[in-house]
Amino acid sequence: MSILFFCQGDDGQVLQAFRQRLPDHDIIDWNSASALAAPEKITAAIVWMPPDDFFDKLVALQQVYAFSAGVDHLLQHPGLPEEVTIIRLQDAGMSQQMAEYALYGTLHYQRQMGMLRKAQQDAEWCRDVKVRATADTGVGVLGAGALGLQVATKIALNGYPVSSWSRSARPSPDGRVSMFHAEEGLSEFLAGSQVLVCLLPLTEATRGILNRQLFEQLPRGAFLINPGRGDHLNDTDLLTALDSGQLSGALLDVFSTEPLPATHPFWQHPDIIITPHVAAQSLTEESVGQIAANIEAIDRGETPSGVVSRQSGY
Ligand code: NDP
Ligand code: OXD
Repeated sequence: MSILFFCQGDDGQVLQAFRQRLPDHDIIDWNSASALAAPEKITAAIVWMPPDDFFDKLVALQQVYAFSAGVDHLLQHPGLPEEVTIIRLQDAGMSQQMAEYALYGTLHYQRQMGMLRKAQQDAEWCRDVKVRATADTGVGVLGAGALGLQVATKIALNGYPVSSWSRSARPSPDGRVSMFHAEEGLSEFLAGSQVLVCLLPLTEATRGILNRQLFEQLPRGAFLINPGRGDHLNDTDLLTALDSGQLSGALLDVFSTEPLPATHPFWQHPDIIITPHVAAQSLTEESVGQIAANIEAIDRGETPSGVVSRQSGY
């Protein structure tokens, strides 16, 4: 039984870590000349952004391990076999990074760093800063999963009133986070979110959710943080909301097309901060350890954790 490996951007370090962690498994590098010498022996694959022909010859494939938390790239892959089990990363060291990212954006909004930065560019000593108390700066986190719930909790520990929104009802961790769910909970959740963080998976239900109708339900001048996926956002609606003042700014990590094309209006917009899909990166040790533990669980006939529901898309 062999495992085929392809993680876009890996310089060999992740592949090597898998080989060290799983010495009894044959881990094949997709980029090697003999990768598909015996495709009938390949029962599992570890992937991030596999090429279009990746699955074509894998007739015995049973599991695909995503080297990522999100699996939208995989579910949209044209060659993904229907019957294989997809297993994703859960947190694996990403929630701490994501909480730092969201806190950075929250502070940017609360301490009006965008306005101060513009004043600096004009050498203007601008002391016209309105105090926004932490207790009056509501942060709303869309998604209460492995990342969203940790992000909400960590931001709440800094004194912000934090709300979270998910598909199904969930208990509040430590009672610190106000929980909302489903369509009926969305308006009230949004009304209290001066800062909105999107940590939803990209599914048919969430595609384009960050749109004009949603922005209009936020308090005027709200700030958007999107480390979810680029296709959650309607780019034109964001630009319109910034022009009208309904939103005061945005911190964006993910885009419909990545890398973001040089001609995209987001690059030059004074109220948009862009980061290149680095809000939370897969940490080698944690991610390899989690996937290896799942591979070993399957070897023992146990159920792995992080199995994706094809029906819900996450
Ligand atoms: P999870 O699957 O653990 O959590 C998803 C959450 O979203 C759940 O709370 C779920 O609700 C909720 N949700 C899903 N669909 C809906 C819906 N239609 N309406 C309301 N809530 C919904 O995901 P993770 O927390 O692990 O990751 C979230 C996303 O973060 C990833 O899919 C990926 O896109 C992004 N990401 C980005 C990174 C970056 O660097 N920019 C790094 C890592 C992840 P319920 O609890 O009811 O199931
Ligand atoms: C992920 C990502 O989903 O890096 O893990 O975006």
